[in-house]
Amino acid sequence: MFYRDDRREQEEKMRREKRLPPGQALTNKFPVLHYGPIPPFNPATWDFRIWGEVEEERRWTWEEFNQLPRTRIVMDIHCVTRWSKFDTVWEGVSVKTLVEQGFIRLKPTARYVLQHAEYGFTANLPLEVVLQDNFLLATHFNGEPLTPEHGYPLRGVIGYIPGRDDLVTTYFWKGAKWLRGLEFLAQDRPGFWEQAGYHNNADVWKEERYG
Ligand SMILES: Nc1nc2c(c(=O)[nH]1)N[C@H]1C(S)=C(S)[C@@H](COP(=O)(O)O)O[C@H]1N2
Ligand SMILES: [Mo]
Repeated sequence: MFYRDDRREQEEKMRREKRLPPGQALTNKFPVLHYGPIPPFNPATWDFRIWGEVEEERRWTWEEFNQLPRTRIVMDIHCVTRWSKFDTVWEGVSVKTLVEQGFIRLKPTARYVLQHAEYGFTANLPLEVVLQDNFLLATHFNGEPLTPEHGYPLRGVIGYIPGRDDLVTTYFWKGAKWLRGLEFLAQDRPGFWEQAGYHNNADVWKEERYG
């Protein structure tokens, strides 16, 4: 047997393909990062709410949420703690699709979105980023339901779709695990990590880590 450092080889390949953002390293693991405990999930009481700068507020039960149109995306995810994970597969609900198909009716004043998760955790993004093809309300990772530590039953996710340099790609903290709702806002409001000093824009290619 010849010894091969697969990780380093894969990382070099990603660097050559211009898929490794500055200051990042490839991992084949899936680290778990969050503040506070993992919340329990009760499908009988769980709901997902849409409010703020919308024509009508929405509330979907877990059963109703699972009937919304579904989307699958493959993307590279980049954590501010410097790990990157490539070709990750996510399935769930696209906010863009919900808006296009009239499930969410935005007011013209809507310009920002605050993801609200269990225990008051929040993450903010501009509306135009939330409506991109690389932002998803995800229920599944690599073909399986999310695990509890990665946000089961629902989380926001954002990453880099290879070749889609027209889209803004942010660090992974801009996806809230254990997501319970979206608040549409006329003015930006910093989320949990943004209040703690993380960069508001968080563009991985510009290395916008801390504010
Ligand atoms: N609800 C909640 N979501 C969260 C966080 C958190 O503390 N609470 N941390 C964020 C951070 S800092 C990161 S890097 C990613 C990590 O996701 P992972 O544990 O699936 O790797 O989740 C993000 N979503
Ligand atoms: Mo993070």
